[in-house]
Amino acid sequence: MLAEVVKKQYGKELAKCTNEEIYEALMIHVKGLAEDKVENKGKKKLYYISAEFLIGKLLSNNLINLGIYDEVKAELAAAGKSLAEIEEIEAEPSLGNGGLGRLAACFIDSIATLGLNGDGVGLNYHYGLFKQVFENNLQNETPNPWITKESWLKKTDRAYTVNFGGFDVKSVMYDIDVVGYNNRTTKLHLFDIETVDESIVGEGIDFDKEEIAKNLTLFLYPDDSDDKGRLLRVYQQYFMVSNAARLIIAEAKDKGSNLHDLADYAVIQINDTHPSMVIPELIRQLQEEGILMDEAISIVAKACAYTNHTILAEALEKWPIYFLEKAVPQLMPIIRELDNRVRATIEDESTYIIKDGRVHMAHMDIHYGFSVNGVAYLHTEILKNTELNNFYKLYPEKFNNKTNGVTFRRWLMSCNPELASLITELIGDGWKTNADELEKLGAFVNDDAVLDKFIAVKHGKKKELEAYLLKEQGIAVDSHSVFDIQVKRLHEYKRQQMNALYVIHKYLEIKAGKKPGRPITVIFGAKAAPAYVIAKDIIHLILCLSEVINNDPEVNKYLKVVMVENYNVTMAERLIPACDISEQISLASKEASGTGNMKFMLNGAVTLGTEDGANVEIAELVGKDNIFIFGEDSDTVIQRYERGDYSSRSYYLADPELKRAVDFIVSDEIMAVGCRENLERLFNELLNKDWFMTFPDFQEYIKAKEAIYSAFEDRKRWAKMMLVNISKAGFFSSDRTIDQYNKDVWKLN
Ligand code: 26Q
Repeated sequence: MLAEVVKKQYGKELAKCTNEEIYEALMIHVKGLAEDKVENKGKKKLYYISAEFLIGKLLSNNLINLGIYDEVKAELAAAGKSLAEIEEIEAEPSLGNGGLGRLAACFIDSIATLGLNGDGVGLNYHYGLFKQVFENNLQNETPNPWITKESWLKKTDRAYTVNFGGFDVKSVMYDIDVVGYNNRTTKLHLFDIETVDESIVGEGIDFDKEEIAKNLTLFLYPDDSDDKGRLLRVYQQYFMVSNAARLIIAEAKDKGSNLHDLADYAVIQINDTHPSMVIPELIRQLQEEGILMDEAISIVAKACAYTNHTILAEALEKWPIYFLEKAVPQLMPIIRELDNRVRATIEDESTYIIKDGRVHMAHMDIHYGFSVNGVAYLHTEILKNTELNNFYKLYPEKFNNKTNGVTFRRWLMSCNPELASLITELIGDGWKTNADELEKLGAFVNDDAVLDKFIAVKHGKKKELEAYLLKEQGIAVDSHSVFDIQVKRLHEYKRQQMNALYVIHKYLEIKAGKKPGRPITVIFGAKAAPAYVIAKDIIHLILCLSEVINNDPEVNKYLKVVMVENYNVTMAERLIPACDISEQISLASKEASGTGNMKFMLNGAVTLGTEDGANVEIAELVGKDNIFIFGEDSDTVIQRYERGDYSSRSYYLADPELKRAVDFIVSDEIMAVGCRENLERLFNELLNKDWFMTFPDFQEYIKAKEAIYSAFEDRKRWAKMMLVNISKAGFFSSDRTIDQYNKDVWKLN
C-alpha cells in the first residue's frame, strides 16, 4: 500500500525514500483515510471546549486506530525501514501542559471511538508550552515550535471577526481529524489568527505581551506573573470562546435550529474555568440573533456543563473587573446582569459572581450551567462537602462525579505493544473495545509461566528505556535495578520535594553503610511554570542531587537519580511501560484525580501513593495487598488546614532523620554544584512553611518505600501484583468515562 503511495508522490521505491519523505507521505495518506471515515451527524452535538489538548504525536496512534499499524510496520520493515525511526521525525504538538490537557485528548479519542457526535474546540498555539532545557542544574525555557509545513492541521474556510475593546482580530479555524479505534472520526477545531508574528519572540520565551494581534496564539499560559501576562490570558480565553460560540450557532442553524431550541442541538462541556466566558458570550451572540436576555440566559443554562479539576484556591480564576472592561467590555453588562439575578434570588453572598471587584468564573459556571462534576470520587465528595458546599446546598442535583480515564489505544496498544500482545494472547482482543475484559487476566494470577511472561515484557521495556537514557541523556541506568518513577507537572502539592528528601535519606544511609540489596533508580520528569519560583527550586535540587549522587562512586552502584529533560507525552510513552513503582504522593485532598496513576497501573506498575484523587479508587479495585498506601488521609489534612496550626519546624526538630535530610539541601556537597540562593530559599520554605505538609508524612513515606522495595524482591508476589493491577485497570478506560458523561450529562442521540 505504502509502496504505491510513495511511488505516486515521489516517483521512487519505498527503499529509496528518506525517513522524512516516508513520514510526510504517510501523514498525507493517513489524513486522507481519516477524511473518508464517517462522522456522526446526529442532531445534538457536544462541544468540548478546552484551553489545552495535549494530543501527543499522531502517526502511530492514527495507524492503530485505522487498523493498519501492523501492515504499515511490516511493509516498512520489508523495505529496510523502521517505523520507530520514522515516528521520531514527527514533532509533538505543544498544545497542552498537564493532566487537564491530556484528559481532553483522551476524551476526544474516546468520543471518536464510541462514535459520538462531539468535537473539541481550542486554540492553535504556535509555540505552545515552552520547551524545557537544563543548564547549570536549572530549568530554562525556550520556544517549542511544532507546526511544520506539512502537518496534521487542515485549514478550513471558517473565519470570524472577534471584537476586543478597541480593536478586532480575524480568526481562522484549523481542524485536526481525530480517528477513533476502528470506527469513526471526530474533529479537533483549533482557532488561530493570521497575524501571529513569531519574530516578536526574543530571549528565551520573552515577547511583547501587549501586541495582542501578533501574540494572541503564540504561547499557552504565557507567564502570568504580571498584569500584562494575565490580561493576555483573558484575550486568549475570549478569543477561544467567541469563536466557539459562533461555530456552535452556525452549525446549529445549518441543521435547522431556530436558536430558541439551541439546547437540543448543542451541549458545551467547559473544561475547568478557562472557557467560562462562553456563557456570557453565547448569551451576547444569541441577543445579536434577536433573542431576548431572559430567554438567552435560559437557553445557555440548559446547554452548559462545567468540570472542576482542582480545589487549589490559586487555580480558581477570579478576573479583576477592570481586565474584562478593558479586553472584552461587551461582556461586562451581561456578567453584571447574571450576578444581579443571583443576588436577587440567593442569600448566600459567598456564591455571588462579582465580589471584591473580581469575577468568579467558577461561580458563573455553577449558577448558569446544568451540571457540575469533579474528576474522581474523593474529589467530588470534597467539592460537595467542603470547597463548593455552599453551591451544593443550592443545587444538589447539578453535582455529579465522573472519574477520569485514559485511552488504552495510546497508553497500552501504542506505547506497549509487547504487553498488549501478551494480554491478547491470554484473553483474546475483546479488551480493546471492552476494557472490562481485562478482568479475565485474573485467571492467571497463580500461573507461574504466565507471571514470568509479564516480568519478561516489563524487563524488555526497561531495557529499551535504559538504552534510550544512555543515548539521549548520557545517563547509564541498570535495567535490573528497580525503576521508581514520578512524572507529572511540578507542583508543591504533588510533593516531588518529599521524594527528593527520600532520595537524600537513602543516599545518606548508603553512605553510612546500609546498602540496598538491589540498586534503585529514581526517575523524575516535570516542567515548572516559568514564574513558579519554588517549583523551579525543587527542580534545581533534584538536578543537583542527580549530579552529586550519580558521580559518587560509593553510592552510584546502589542509587541513581535521573531527571529527564522536557517531559512530555512522547517521553511518558517511554517511561510508563518501563516503570516498576508509580509515585502518586500528593498531599491527600489536593490531587483532583491524577491520570498518570491510571496509565502506570495499566502498564503493570505498582502504586506507591497517598489516599488522594483516583488512588482511592485504584486501591479499592486492586485491594490493599496490591498497592502501597501511606500518609495522612484527606479528613486529617483538611482539619489541619482548618485549625491552621501546622508547624513544619516542630517536625524538623523532633525527627533527626528528617532534619538530616532537610539540612542536606544546604550542605557543602549540594552547594558545590548548586546555587546558594535557590537552595536556601527551598530550605527556608520547608522549614518555615511546608504548606503541603511533607514533614508529617515523611516517616511513613520512608516505611512505605522500604516495604515496596522489599516486595519487589519477591518476584512472584510482584508479578502477581502487576497482573492484578493490569486486570483491574478496565474501569479507568476513558471509554467508560465518556459513556458516563454521555448518559448522565450530554445525552447525545
Ligand atoms: C489558572 C489560573 C491562571 C493561570 C493558570 C491556571 C491554570 C492552568 C492550568 C489552572 C489549572 C491548570 C491545569 C490543571 C490541571 O491540569 N488539573 C489536573 O486535571 C487532571 C484531569 O482532570 C487531574 O487528573 C489532575 O488531578 C489535575 O491536577
